[in-house]
Amino acid sequence: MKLIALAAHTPEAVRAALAARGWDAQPAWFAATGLQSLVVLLEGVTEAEREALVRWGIKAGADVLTGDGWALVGAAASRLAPLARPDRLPPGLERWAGEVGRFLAAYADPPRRWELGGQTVALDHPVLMGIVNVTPDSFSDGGRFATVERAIAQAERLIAAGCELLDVGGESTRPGATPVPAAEEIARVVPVVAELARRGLGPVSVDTRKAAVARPALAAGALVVNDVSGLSFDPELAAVAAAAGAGVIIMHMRGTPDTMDSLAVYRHVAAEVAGELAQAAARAETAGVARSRIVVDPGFGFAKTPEQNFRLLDELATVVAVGYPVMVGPSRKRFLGAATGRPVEDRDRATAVACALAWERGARLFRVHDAALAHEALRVASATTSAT
Ligand code: PMM
Repeated sequence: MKLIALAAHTPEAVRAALAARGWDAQPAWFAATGLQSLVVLLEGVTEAEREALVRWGIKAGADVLTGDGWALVGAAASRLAPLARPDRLPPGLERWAGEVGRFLAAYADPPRRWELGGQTVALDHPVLMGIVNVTPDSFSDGGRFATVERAIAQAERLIAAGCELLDVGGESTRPGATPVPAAEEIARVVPVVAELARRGLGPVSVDTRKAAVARPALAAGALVVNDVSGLSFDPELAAVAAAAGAGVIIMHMRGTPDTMDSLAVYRHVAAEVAGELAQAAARAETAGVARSRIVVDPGFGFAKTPEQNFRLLDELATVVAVGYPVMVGPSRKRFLGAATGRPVEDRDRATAVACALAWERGARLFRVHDAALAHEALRVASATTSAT
């Protein structure tokens, strides 16, 4: 007799156990994902729905914890599936079928590519986006690449170190940074974007909150708009990105760089960030941005305390479950300094660790200042988690 405890944090161990016992790859994967234990928190549950869930849980062998207006359901994915099927739905839970169905579909079939302009970025491996800041006051590399030549040289270094995308930004978004007029931002960003595009370096993303900046940057060859305000700063930005067929990175923050620190108030940071990102992505789709062009980013350091950033990193799977590819940008940020005691210029090791943890929880894109260490860490992380 022998009992072997399988690793349960992903379906991999079950898949491998079945494959080793002669199962074909596809049924083994299907069975393993069905057996995977999932936990969902339902908010806005009525009294009648709570009772229906408890009754269903007893029959289905699911754990149900409930309180005023909420229910927490833990079960294997295959047991949750009937909640999404109108023909097998327990009475009284009809309202939830759509939500559960969307969640299970994203769990079973996460996005595998990101479309930008006419190009496609495969997400079957970690994708690094190198930062090319053309700001005189960015918190970590301010002023160093403030000319086109220096920006190009930095871009070449980033690509040589493993970056597949380049993010060009002309406005610092650190807490309390002075806003930059659109004309100044354009003068900083557009010549760099144009030169990168001319040399075939990229795809290039433009890090801006403003339609007036995105328009000329996209015309100059950028294929992505990276908006730290999650399309909330400029109501025209989503339509500009949609018209260009650009990729869009929707980052989570609250308020503006001036006010965000006072808005870092959450009851459950990962759940709230995921909910606010889902709303922002839905607004982008309503404005015409195709779902396949959207990436979401939890916005480490934006309207979050160090403790909240770490909680969010640990619970990143909640953001991944929203159903869009996830980018993270922990690079050199203050919360990494809080954990390591290292100054901003010595946080690339901490950044690499944060990236590896984020990959393991489902992030696929990584915005970094220095690619070498993150690239190496992500190689190890992805070799550990990728299916055979
Ligand atoms: N962080 C900064 C700027 N832009 N964009 C995304 N998508 N995610 C981030 O975390 C992010 C960002 C601030 O860092 P920087 O001043 O070093 O660029």
